[in-house]
Amino acid sequence: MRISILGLGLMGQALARTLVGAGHSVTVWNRTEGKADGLGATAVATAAEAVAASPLVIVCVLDYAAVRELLGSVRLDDRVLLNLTNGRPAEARDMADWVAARGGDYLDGGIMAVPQMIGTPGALILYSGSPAAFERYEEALSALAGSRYLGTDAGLAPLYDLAMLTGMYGQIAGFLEAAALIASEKRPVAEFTTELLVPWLNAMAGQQPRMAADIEAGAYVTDVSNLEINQVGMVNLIRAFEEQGVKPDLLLPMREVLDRRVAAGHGAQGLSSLIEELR
Ligand code: FVH
Repeated sequence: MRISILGLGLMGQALARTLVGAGHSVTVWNRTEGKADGLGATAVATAAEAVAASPLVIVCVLDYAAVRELLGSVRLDDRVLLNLTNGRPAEARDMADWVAARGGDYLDGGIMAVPQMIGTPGALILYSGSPAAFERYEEALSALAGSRYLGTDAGLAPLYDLAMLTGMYGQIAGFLEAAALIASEKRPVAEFTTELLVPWLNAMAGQQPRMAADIEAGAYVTDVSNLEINQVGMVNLIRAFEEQGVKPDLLLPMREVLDRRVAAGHGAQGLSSLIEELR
């Protein structure tokens, strides 16, 4: 299959290399020359030439503004533009209209992987936008990563991408605070992380589908610690941080939300009810 790639940063290069390895005929363009060396792809001098070369055009650059800038007034008739650039739902919806106005079909994608993972079993790409385009290219794209098509609304892939990154940042915030607490007594952080924290987090992650079901049902009755118990626990936690000389900066926003929910009279509910304070 003929596939073009616009943008040869770390991710664009990984995409190109993997698609070449899977036997596709790959044409590439990058703003700065010299990044196509050793990829086994055909390098062209302009974005317009790359668009002309293939019915599937993948773009993966810094941001959506760069996508518009590099495409300029290039027509996209009979082309599918798959945008794997990181962005926001609103940007993806605008981009779908922008591409349609140029005659093209639009797919947005969220890459849940680092460049080194592309083409390996752990990688996942979220897709949304034109269902016909996804169906046509699903098999070719499976060389890059596992695929999950989320729906016709182009904004869904970035929405889910950002939600997954949000989960990741929350986990990293918890890890950093926990590590700082352990380090405050000069205890080995690596051993704590591997032997205790990671197994504990994995076990606790098993609770999240049940919390998600509570959220969907709007039913927050709990048979584990309610918000009042957690509020007392949080006071204890923050005090311990202060006594250990560690800043609980990444925990404090959670305490604020917890306090707000209890003050609103919902102390008997479970932790999943905190979502009501975020809506
Ligand atoms: N790398 C990662 O781990 C993450 C994984 C999840 C998805 N992201 C997103 O992928 C997009 C590209 O990321 P990248 O890692 O390839 O980024 P860089 O290596 O910094 O390369 C940036 C490319 O963008 C080109 N570029 C920037 N501005 C423009 C512009 N105005 N016109 C045309 N091209 C532009 C840049 O070109 P050059 O500097 O080499 O000329 C690179 O090709 C990104 O959205 C991540 O969030 C990656």
